Amino acid sequence: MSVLAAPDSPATCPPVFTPDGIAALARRIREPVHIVSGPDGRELGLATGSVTGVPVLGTLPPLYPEWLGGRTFCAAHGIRFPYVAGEMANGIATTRMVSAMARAEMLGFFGAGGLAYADVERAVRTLADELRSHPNWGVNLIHSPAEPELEFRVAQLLLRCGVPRISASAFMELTPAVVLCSARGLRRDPDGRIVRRTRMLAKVSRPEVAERFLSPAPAALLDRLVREGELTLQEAELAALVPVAEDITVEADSGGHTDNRPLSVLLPGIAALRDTLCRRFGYHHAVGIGAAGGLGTPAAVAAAFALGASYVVVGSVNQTATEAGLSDEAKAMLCEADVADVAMAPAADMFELGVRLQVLSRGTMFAQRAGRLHAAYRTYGSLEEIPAPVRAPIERDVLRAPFDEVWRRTVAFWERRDPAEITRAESDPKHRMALVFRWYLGSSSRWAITGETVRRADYQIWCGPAMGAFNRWAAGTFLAEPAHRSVVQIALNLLEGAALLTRAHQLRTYGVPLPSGALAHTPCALG
Ligand code: FMN
Repeated sequence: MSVLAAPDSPATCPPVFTPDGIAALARRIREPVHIVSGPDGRELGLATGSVTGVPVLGTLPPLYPEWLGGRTFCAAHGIRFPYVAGEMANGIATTRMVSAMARAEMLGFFGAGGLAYADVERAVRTLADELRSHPNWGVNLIHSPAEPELEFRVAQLLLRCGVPRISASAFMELTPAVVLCSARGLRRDPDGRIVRRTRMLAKVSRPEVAERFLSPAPAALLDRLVREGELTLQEAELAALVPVAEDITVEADSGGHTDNRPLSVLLPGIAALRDTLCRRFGYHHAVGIGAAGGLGTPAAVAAAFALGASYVVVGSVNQTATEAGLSDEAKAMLCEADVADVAMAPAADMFELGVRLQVLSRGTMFAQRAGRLHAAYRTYGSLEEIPAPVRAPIERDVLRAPFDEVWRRTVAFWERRDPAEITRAESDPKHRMALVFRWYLGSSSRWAITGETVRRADYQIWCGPAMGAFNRWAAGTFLAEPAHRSVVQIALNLLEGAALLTRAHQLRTYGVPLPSGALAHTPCALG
């Protein structure tokens, strides 16, 4: 116990013991605060500056939103805040969003998934041009099991354009593309330390996948890339000494593709695995663990950091940001969502495998309609086999066109994207059925992006429960106004709120009687 004030204390505030006084001082998180006991030695209060007359039990140092996560993560990425705007497919995470994040000293990833190569190339070149002097931006490299060549070409593009950060996602196994991105440019600095040109964050939701990214790349893949002239021998040798990814984003129940697992279950397990593997392989660099999924309120963000996250990743909520590439109508629908207004629905990219993703269910019938298509796909061998009583409502209510017409549109699409799909469908009726049904799934995302009002009830909008939680928090505040809701204001407010709640938690562990809700943060203009 000490009665001395901390030397760096700001203006003195005499000890306070009332709930209001404690709350007011506790909110000053950027200053040190003393926990003091009252004259009778029983009640606890707070004070700042030079304290006289009452014992100081302890002093909490200043607390900044910048410090909530891993300092090594921020240093490694040249950022101030341990906060990432996650990639959102089909360019919903726009170049504008990524630029805004980079300029605000955070990290953002362009949503390259689902886009044609030419669109990805255009976006990457725009970003490379705009953010030439920034190391803190990146692009998603998404696993495309049906289009491995596209995956590899995108990887080569990202490396060619010098994209400084790559977020690798949807990988169950490592592929040549992901290993190439991890290993290309590895070298030793003059002190002998291994340095990377490109830094990869791997998004995972299972420990076995995390293990692949936390281990050095498999020799067979490295050898192959060397033989093909994609890697030098030296790059391959160095790749055998470092993990494939130096940051692992653990994704819990999120919008889009998700295993719907709780963060509190996944993150500590994968963090422990990280520790084991770092010891086993003797890595010299720290590997960061990030948290994604379900982060839409300050409490969720504070909890993610308390679980040990070095950084947090936000997705669903950013779809309502001014910079998001989504129609105003779809954004308005998201703003109406509550926490339970989400559902699992078939995914377009892995429709045949029965993979599902999380979408908004309020105001759109997409989940039910796509579910009907998948049920028909599972039950019948071809479009022709579907009996009239099943076929008629699908054509009338879901596709709003006869199967033949949709097939014509499907052919037009695949002729541009990958004609081999049409050849396959012509000899495989079940595949033809899949392509016709996938036309609906692909179009429904596009309708939501462009704002095809007549198709409002079919909008496919990926969304997790974080959106509803955010809406409850933001209701009636500065962030409720669409024009105020920039991706940076969302981030700064979530972090500010998380810092306040972290202070509340610190004080609670001391036994300070902080009134409930005293450190709640009401969104406002920050920065
Ligand atoms: N993650 C990817 O790795 N690749 C994607 O293409 C991708 N697209 C997404 C599209 C939307 C509309 C949403 C909401 C999420 C998407 N995600 C994608 C996941 C986000 O990057 C992020 O990890 C996730 O949304 C975080 O969880 P939350 O939705 O609960 O905030």
